[in-house]
Amino acid sequence: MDLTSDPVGARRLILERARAAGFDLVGVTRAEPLREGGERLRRWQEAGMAADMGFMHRPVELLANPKKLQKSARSVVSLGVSYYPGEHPENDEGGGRVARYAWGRDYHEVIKARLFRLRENLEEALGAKIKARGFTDAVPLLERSAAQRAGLGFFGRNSCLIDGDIGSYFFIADLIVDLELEPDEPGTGTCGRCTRCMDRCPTGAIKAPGVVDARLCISYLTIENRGEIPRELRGSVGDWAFGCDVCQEVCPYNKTKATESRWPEFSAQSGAGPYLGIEGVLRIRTDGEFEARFAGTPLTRPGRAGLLRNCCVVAGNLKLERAVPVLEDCLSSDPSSLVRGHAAWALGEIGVSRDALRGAAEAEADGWCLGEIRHALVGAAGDPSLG
Ligand code: B12
Ligand code: SF4
Ligand code: SF4
Repeated sequence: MDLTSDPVGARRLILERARAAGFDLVGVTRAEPLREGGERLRRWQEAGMAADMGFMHRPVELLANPKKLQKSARSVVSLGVSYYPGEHPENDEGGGRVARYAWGRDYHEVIKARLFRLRENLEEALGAKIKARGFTDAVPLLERSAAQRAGLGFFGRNSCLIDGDIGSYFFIADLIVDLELEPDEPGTGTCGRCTRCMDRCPTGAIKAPGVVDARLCISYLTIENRGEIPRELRGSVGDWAFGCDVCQEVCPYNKTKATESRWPEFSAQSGAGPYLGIEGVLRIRTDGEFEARFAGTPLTRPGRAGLLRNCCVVAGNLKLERAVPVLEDCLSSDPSSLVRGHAAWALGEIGVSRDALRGAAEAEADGWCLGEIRHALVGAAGDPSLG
């Protein structure tokens, strides 16, 4: 059967096959510019809220137009897949908390493989070659805006796309196709009078409904940020070692609707799981060891120095005395000044290791790191001679 010139039949087929491929949500929108999303993006960029994420500084005309990704595009098929792996157990062991989306395998790879198979399956069913590009996350397109227009959900005040039936713990993926498909109605729903996410965000990053200032967001600070976690924000990071889920955890939609992902690749057992052992991570000294431990999971994103930086901050916040020997090792011999500086901060927070800090101050050549060591010494016991 030739459905390539039957927008209604082709849409029905795609919905059916996408669900059979394991996607929880499917919808279609025309490959037209995302005007409202683009306008919001422009204001967000102008306010500096994109921080130093180079990929988010690209022109609005590119990020808000699916045709820029594929000239012949006529429709965008938005797909949603729940990654919800369950709730964090209590952090009794003093671990580094990992956001739920990152407990399992790297979703980019997992979803890409399924999209590829879905596309093959569609071509077979349609009996024709189609031009289709599949993406998730690593794509210059406002995926939430496209998905909202394709009917996958509504924008929560935390800026996440929320589906009335499964909440917001889902990834968005896209299949951009050159087929004419009957579009869905945009997603609807409302937060009502709830403002929990805005009230509970640990760093006050949600500046207005749907507007997240990445410079303050723990997810940015612990994943995309390549530099220091600003000192004044470190305390608010709490025990988050990778990402943050607070604005989703408090959301009533997730409390009542979140159901565990059907994809085994997103389960805690298949990857890093809900917590990182702080000392184990702080012992990793080379990129090779780091890859061996985290390859194939989302945790490679901040790089070795970034993840160790985060674990230092968690150790300081939890006042993790058993991590003191390994923090001292980081301070004296980690090759990255980012790690040495955050290790100094953690030791200062725990209020120990004055000798190690003094020794490090004498040997340290990096100016920023030296500032951290001095601050730790002053913070630890108010030694003004070193401040
Ligand atoms: C950059 C980025 C980040 C940045 C900035 C986040 C942000 N809110 O802007 C950081 C690193 C902080 C981040 C964090 C997270 N991210 Co992120 N991120 C992205 C990325 C690459 C671009 C987002 C973007 O365009 N931001 C710019 C701002 C202006 O857009 P926006 O926040 O998405 O908001 C849009 C809509 O919500 C809409 N909107 C918002 N409110 C309202 C209200 C009205 C009335 C209207 C009309 C429109 C509207 O307008 C905006 C423009 O389209 C997307 C993937 C992609 N290519 O889209 C993933 C993406 C948004 N991230 C995702 C995830 C899972 C997360 C985290 C949950 C990870 C974690 N646990 O740590 C957190 C959530 C934090 C949060 N509250 O947003 C998912 C979200 C899925 C979903 N159900 O919403 C995405 C879609 C990736 C994917 N393919 O699955 N992320
Ligand atoms: S992810 Fe965390 S820090 Fe970022 S906006 Fe949500 S609650 Fe705030
Ligand atoms: S916590 Fe409340 S305000 Fe925030 S996204 Fe959920 S329903 Fe909306």
